Amino acid sequence: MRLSRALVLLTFNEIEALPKLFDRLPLSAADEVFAVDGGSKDGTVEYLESKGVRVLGQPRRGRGCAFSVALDAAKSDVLCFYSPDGNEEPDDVPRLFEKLEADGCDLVVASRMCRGARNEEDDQVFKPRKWVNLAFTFLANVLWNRGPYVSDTINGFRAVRADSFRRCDCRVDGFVIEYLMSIRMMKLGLRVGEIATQEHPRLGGQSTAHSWPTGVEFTRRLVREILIGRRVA
Ligand SMILES: Nc1nc2c(ncn2[C@@H]2O[C@H](COP(=O)(O)OP(=O)(O)OP(=O)(O)O)[C@@H](O)[C@H]2O)c(=O)[nH]1
Ligand SMILES: [Mg+2]
Repeated sequence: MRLSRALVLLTFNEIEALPKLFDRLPLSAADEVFAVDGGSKDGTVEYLESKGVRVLGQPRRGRGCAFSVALDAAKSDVLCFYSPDGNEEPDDVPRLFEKLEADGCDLVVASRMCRGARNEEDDQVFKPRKWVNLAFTFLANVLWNRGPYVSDTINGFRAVRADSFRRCDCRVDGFVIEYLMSIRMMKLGLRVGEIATQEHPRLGGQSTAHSWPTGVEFTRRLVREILIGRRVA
């Protein structure tokens, strides 16, 4: 039987980018579509509602908190998280759902690092964000992965089975949510797949993922995950 699918849009002040790509979103690829918003003040919520998209608020700021809200609210078997700021290729949404189902994966990540993929920094000589991402990803693989190498443990563009995500027990509010989910999937020996994706530049608005605080949050979490060993909570 086909798994039911939820497309979850994650927004925080994305009114500049969102209207530029909304019509390209493959809404018909999902049985359920809703947004989780971090408290936008720029008309993002009103825009989504004018398009008929249900918008959920969150008790606290942060992407991790938004993931929890989505997991509690979704009625579907699989959730695909999509951030409408321009970075993510809308056509990859159905590919993520299809890969998860065809290969019986618990999680499928849209990888910016594997063969055939493109990272935002790939045309620069100096690629600090990519290199730091690759280092965190390498450590997760070496420490916990018993399956095929996962080339991008951090990208938020991903599809996950709701019950597998629940088993991971990821209770964090911030940007580290995706890395933690990937680590916990590895710890539990769940099946992680990838598709190659092309990362595009932002279409407007501003990133809130500042490098230093995010790096510190990742390092702390990595140390904590090492200290708790193979446990997930
Ligand atoms: N629901 C929700 N979404 C958020 C929150 N913070 C950020 N987002 C969204 O998450 C996505 C990724 O955040 P960005 O700030 O773009 O981070 P980034 O993609 O690493 O940075 P760029 O490469 O500059 O785009 C965007 O769609 C944001 O609107 C939040 O607290 N709640
Ligand atoms: Mg972004």
